[in-house]
Amino acid sequence: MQLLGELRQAVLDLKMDEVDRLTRTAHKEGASPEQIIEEALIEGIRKVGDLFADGKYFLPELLVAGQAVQAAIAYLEPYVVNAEQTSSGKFLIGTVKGDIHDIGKNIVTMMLKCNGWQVEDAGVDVDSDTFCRMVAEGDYDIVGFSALLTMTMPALKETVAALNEAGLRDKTRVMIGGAPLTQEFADEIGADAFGRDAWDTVNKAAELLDGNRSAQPTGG
Ligand code: B12
Repeated sequence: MQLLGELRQAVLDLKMDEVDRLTRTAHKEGASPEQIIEEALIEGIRKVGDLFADGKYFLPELLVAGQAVQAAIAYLEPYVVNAEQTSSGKFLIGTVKGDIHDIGKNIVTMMLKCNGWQVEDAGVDVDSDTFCRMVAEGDYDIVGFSALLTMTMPALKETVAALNEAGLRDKTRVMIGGAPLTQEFADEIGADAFGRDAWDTVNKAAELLDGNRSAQPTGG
């Protein structure tokens, strides 16, 4: 759909009003919210990141693009179709200490909710003590950590280590996600799974939940 290309370009050109208008038009003309998010908004904002890396855009441009994309996602959220097959798992999600990126985390949250998960959002810049306390007090099947900066990848490792030290690691499964992360990094720090994007996360979370439940004794 040509409109999606135009929307991607509007994000890249930081035209907030155009992002809003084209998001509504693309949706009215039949593009699904998932398609608009994945093919236009995420692609557009990643290109903004590339221009930032090339020294052509600066922090204010990242902020404007982030706001435009967040507003578009907020508009689309009510239209994301709830899946028929729903899980009844509990998921705790947050962005690690030192990191305030939350657009990806919020998309993951939205998609998990649409697939029947109860999601608790711990927010951004969350330290390992807070995660440990929430895991200790809650009853989460999975805890998910987001990190977008190479600089905050060590915070992921520290948070998983803190869960171990607090004797909480067996209480929950751990997923990680964010642009600089990989499955290899997940293996290295002892996480159970890496979610490449929101859709991959929903699938892997369901697999982890199935594994959990089949491993638990039945009855009693
Ligand atoms: C928008 C943006 C910002 C906004 C964030 C607004 C917000 N509310 O989030 C603002 C302006 C605040 C910002 C600030 C900074 N940013 Co910034 N930012 C970006 C940008 C352009 C887009 C991020 C984004 O939303 N991507 C789209 C989402 C949908 O993708 P995603 O987050 O990867 O999420 C998907 C998956 O990763 C996965 N996922 C995400 N989280 C989780 C969690 C779990 C549990 C799971 C399973 C999966 C999962 O699913 C998501 C959906 O598909 C990126 C560029 C990029 N390529 O990502 C740079 C980028 C991440 N920023 C960068 C930098 C350097 C900074 C600053 C340090 C700049 C500065 N000089 O101050 C600060 C750091 C602030 C801080 N302490 O956190 C660099 C990081 C480089 C690096 N490798 O470390 C990038 C890559 C830009 C670049 N190319 O240089 N930024």
